[in-house]
Amino acid sequence: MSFFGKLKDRLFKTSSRLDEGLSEIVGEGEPAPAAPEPAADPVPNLVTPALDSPAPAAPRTGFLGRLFGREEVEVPRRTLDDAMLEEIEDLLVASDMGVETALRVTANLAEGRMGRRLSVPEIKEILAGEVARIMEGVARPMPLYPKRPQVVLVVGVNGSGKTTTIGKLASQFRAAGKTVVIAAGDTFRAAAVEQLQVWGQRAGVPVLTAAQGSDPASLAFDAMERAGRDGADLLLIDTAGRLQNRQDLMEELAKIVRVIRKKDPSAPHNTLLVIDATTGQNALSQVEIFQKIADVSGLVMTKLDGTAKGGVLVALADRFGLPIHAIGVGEQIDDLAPFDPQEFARALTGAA
Ligand SMILES: Nc1nc2c(ncn2[C@@H]2O[C@H](COP(=O)(O)OP(=O)(O)OP(=O)(O)O)[C@@H](O)[C@H]2O)c(=O)[nH]1
Ligand SMILES: [Mg+2]
Repeated sequence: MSFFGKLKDRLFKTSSRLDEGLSEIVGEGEPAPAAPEPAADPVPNLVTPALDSPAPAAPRTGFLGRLFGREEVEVPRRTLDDAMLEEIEDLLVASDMGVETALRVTANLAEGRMGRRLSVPEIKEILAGEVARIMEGVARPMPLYPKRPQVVLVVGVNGSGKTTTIGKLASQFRAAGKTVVIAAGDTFRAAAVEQLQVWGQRAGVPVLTAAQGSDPASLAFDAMERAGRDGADLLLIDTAGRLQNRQDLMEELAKIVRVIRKKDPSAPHNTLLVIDATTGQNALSQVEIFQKIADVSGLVMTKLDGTAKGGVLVALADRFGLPIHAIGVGEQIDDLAPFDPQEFARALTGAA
């Protein structure tokens, strides 16, 4: 299955939330504005088709429909007013877009459309366009540099998907002909090294390790030396999960970065912040604090499969503008997709 197909299928939960919400907002729709009464004109009007005075909710038969004996199916519509805008805004907030971004998106939706009668498919189309516009600026693959080894430091809170993403990235870069080395910089958690070794085997990439409890900064330093000696193109450094409010752990991360820079002032060349898309609004504070400590250069959003919270990507893009290099859409090795803003926008809004 293509990545796009996968994403669309897997983002179903999110789109169904917006879907259902919009259907509720528009409801059964309102009857079309009353058609003008035919003038009391004794002369038959040959231009305007005679009005058959249809019941408001009944399907209307259009001119072409009559010509061909078919009926147009009338979709429910609601006139866009302040109340409806507010309901749409609440729905976007509920899908985790954040208040600021939801306000901006609804303001753009309103522009030139107040008083117009809109259907659910039309609203979805407009929202998809707005979301795509915000996301287009941030959809960028992880940049590759001629520098050898290119050092990629992977950071994030506990369980966000760092180790899995490193396995997936290693596999993709290797398939693209790069020589890759992984450093198991999570020396904190007992099973972390074995987990990374399994990923290394799957990806066919060597994994450099250190004893549990040893200093991750010195492992990173040694790994750079080793990767340099071996002429590796890429060195992917895993790190232990750390909550952004744990000052001691954030200081440890700052030290890892300092030590890496001692070895190569231009490194790390990429600092990827891996964010679990189901986290919701907490993602905003993750970006803010990791960016301060570790100079994050790009994001990988994981667990977009089956989340009802994909809207947080829009909030992140709108607030920080950091590139989104890839998205995780499952637990398997090939479940890492490039970020496609159009596809994402349509999947999120449920646009056809
Ligand atoms: N559904 C889904 N699960 C994912 C995705 N990425 C990672 N996971 C799962 O999330 C869980 C945590 O993944 P890890 O890669 O161990 O996360 P981590 O950030 O390394 O965790 P710590 O090292 O403990 O901080 C695992 O069960 C993964 O299989 C994804 O894109 N989709
Ligand atoms: Mg890990």
